[in-house]
Amino acid sequence: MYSNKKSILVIGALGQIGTELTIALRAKYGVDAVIASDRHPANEKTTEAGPYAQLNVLDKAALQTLVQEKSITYIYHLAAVLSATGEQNPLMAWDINMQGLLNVLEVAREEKLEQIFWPSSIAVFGPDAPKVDCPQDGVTNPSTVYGISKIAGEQWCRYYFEKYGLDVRSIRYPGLISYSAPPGGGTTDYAVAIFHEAIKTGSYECFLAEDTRLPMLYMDDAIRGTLELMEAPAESISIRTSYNLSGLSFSAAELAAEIQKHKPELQVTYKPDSRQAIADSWPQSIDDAVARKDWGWKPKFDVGLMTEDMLQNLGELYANA
Ligand code: VAH
Repeated sequence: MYSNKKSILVIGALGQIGTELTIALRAKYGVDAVIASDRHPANEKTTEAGPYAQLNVLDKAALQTLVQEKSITYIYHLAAVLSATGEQNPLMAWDINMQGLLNVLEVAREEKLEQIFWPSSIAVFGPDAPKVDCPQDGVTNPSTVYGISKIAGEQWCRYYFEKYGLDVRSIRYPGLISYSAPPGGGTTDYAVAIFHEAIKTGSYECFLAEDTRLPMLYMDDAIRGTLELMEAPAESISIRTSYNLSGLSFSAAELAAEIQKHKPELQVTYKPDSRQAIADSWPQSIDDAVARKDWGWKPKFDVGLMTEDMLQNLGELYANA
């Protein structure tokens, strides 16, 4: 459990997950308890929101100095290269995803940090894993460098727990849908882009086939689940690689139809590109029974509620832009 004095570092705080996790952590523990960091220089927006540090997670010495100077006791390490971008530059993706995590684990060990969070992904599963309700122990033969880096990272997390007692916890996020920050380089990002185009232009060309069904989760649920995992008693955590988590599973056509209930004028066409092969290698739905048993995970958003919330919030953002 969290000690009274918290000093939390979020690495990758300007990304899709990091943006919302930073807001949620500050709301829960206080703005000054959470230092946001990313590879980009500080700007007016980041500085106004709270403490910010420019950090390249590949620079272990800089990370260690920041941890020491700010007396960091918790790290949420979210910086990563996602699936589609990773396939464009495999060795860069491996280096950032793997060395970045190892730097965090080593600094956490040396500085005796209290807890670490690191996101894995359902991308650890490959074509030979069960397509429907893929279980926690489904076979993991990923087809992408992103998935390879995530399954290797899971093993490193378990190693640091078993060998050094480091309390590192992880979730295999499905595709995440959110409105606060644009996703970058993911295969599931069509499910975010379609909302923006439904509001901006009324037409969207989807880079996946209409019957492509993938496991998804609304960001509100993902953030709540992450905080619940991190506050669960250590004795209830039976998985020290990474927990399967899911909330939704829908095809591109099903999502389009749900949006068209609110935006009937939306025109969607389908033109699969290289990301289709990545999507086809993943399960269509995930069994997260172990997370539900161990720490009471339960999603709140179905496709209908998610669609309403996305259109409402994105509509406001565009109206006030
Ligand atoms: C991606 N959004 O598309 C990420 C996610 C399951 C997919 O890990 O790469």
